[in-house]
Amino acid sequence: MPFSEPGKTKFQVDLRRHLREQQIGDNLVHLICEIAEASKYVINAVRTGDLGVAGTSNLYGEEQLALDVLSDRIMRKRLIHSGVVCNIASEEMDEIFQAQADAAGLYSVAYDPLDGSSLVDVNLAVGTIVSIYEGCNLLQKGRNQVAAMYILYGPRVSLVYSVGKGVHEFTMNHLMEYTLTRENITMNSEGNIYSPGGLRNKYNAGDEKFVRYLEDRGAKLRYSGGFVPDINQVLMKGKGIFMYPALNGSPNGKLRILFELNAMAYLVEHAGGAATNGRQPLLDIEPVSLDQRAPVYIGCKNDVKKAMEFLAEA
Ligand code: AFP
Repeated sequence: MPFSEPGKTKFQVDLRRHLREQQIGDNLVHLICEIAEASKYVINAVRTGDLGVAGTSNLYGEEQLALDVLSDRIMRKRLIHSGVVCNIASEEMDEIFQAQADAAGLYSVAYDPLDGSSLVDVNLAVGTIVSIYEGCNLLQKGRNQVAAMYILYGPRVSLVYSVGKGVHEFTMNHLMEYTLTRENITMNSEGNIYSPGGLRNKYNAGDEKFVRYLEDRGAKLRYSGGFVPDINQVLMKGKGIFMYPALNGSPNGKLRILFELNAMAYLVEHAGGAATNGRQPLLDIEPVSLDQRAPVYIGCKNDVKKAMEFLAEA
């Protein structure tokens, strides 16, 4: 019997209680709750923090905003003090940070502390993306994740997580507590939303044909430029596809395997969807570097399959 369905919550199920119901071990419950706590400080930074530049750049050579650096510091400090983290990798850090040496009972975390941060100054939704692995190795297939989650800072603040036993959404209430709002989220086999990232004039023929197929089918374009809200829309409506393909000049697209794609691919697959790089499931890619990128087609199974067919034909 599910705890709750939207609008029919008999009682408020908080995040810690729901996690305990998953029987995943106290350390992982503690770690996910610590990340949820950190998000409350990130929210405050997003709402009131400095929107200027930090005067530094990340491992991609991208200029960091003060918010990027502040959000990263909030997340890293919380992870270090959790006492259950071995290694940490952040989109905003140049290399892996070792919190503790021994791996026994510990986890490693890869995260993007504030994805889409350049959207904050125009008041669009942004988010934190987190992947959690057992032990100390962070360069492993996304399929090995033991948990994935994101926090979406939009008109409402929501937290979506999976530990491989369904995908569940929590929404922050007036007391800044995360309470269950959707349980065991599942996606349709195909949908009517498409979220096409990147410059269309740099698309290859297969992607161009796929987008035209979607438009001819009457699909609605929904693209904010923020990976977290754009994925959240496809996931929560359960119908659609997000894509950021290989572009002329950028054969691996833009999005990062460790910090963005693995977590979203894990969540979407556990909600009955699919996520590929156009040729293979994203979760089966063995990353060889922290900054590795990949093209991405993620959402309803049949829509992702159709994209692959157009790519194969071209
Ligand atoms: P920033 O984190 O640099 O703002 O980039 C956001 C992002 O990585 C991801 O959130 C979006 O899906 C994607 O970039 C949007 O990229 P385009 O601006 O090229 O469409």
